[in-house]
Amino acid sequence: MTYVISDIHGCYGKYIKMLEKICFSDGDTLYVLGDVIDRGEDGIRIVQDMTERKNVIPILGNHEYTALPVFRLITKYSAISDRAIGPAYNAMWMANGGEPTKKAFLELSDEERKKVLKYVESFTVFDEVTVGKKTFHLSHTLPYYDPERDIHDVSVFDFVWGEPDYDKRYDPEKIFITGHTPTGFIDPNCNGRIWRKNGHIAIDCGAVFGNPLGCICLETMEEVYTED
Ligand SMILES: [Mn+2]
Repeated sequence: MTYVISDIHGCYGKYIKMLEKICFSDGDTLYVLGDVIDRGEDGIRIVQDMTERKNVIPILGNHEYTALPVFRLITKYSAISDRAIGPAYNAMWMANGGEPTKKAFLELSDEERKKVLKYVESFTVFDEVTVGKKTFHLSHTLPYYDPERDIHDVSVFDFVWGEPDYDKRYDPEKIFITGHTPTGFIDPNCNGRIWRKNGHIAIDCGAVFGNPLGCICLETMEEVYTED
């Protein structure tokens, strides 16, 4: 089976609970649509777990995008001052919940840092997967709707920081699955649940804000949650 989750944000317990709930095995594939790290405590621990699983496919979120330059600096120089990161950059990352990630990364050995850095650098910006007759476009988020724009011709920045237009159908041939925006912000009636409309499935249920972690199975379109 093919599963998709997003925005784990350091919630290691929910991540493991989900893997158990879907009975995740070697024959399955799990796409993780970014924002594994930050806000919650155990983002680095989840990334380290993901590196050991060949059938987990990571996609880049804005939180990894923000952390990567700092991971590179720390890996290169073994330590880092807030001044070296740049005060504004560091303040922006910390305001976005970067503290536990930075702390955990600094506590890693040189070897572990290299491994995590190499893995996070490998995160793809978007992926497409065909299951049965349906083609799914998987990315952390999407740029604002523009009928003139080819969805494959957008910047990395748009795929990690974009604000999708949930009222628009982007491409009738495809189903778009994204995270990034907790579904309660798209529709308050959908808080803590997966949102589907206009050929778009939004799966960030806001796990780090006390909601369940949500997962969708692409073969069955069944939704699974860590809590009911
Ligand atoms: Mn995000």
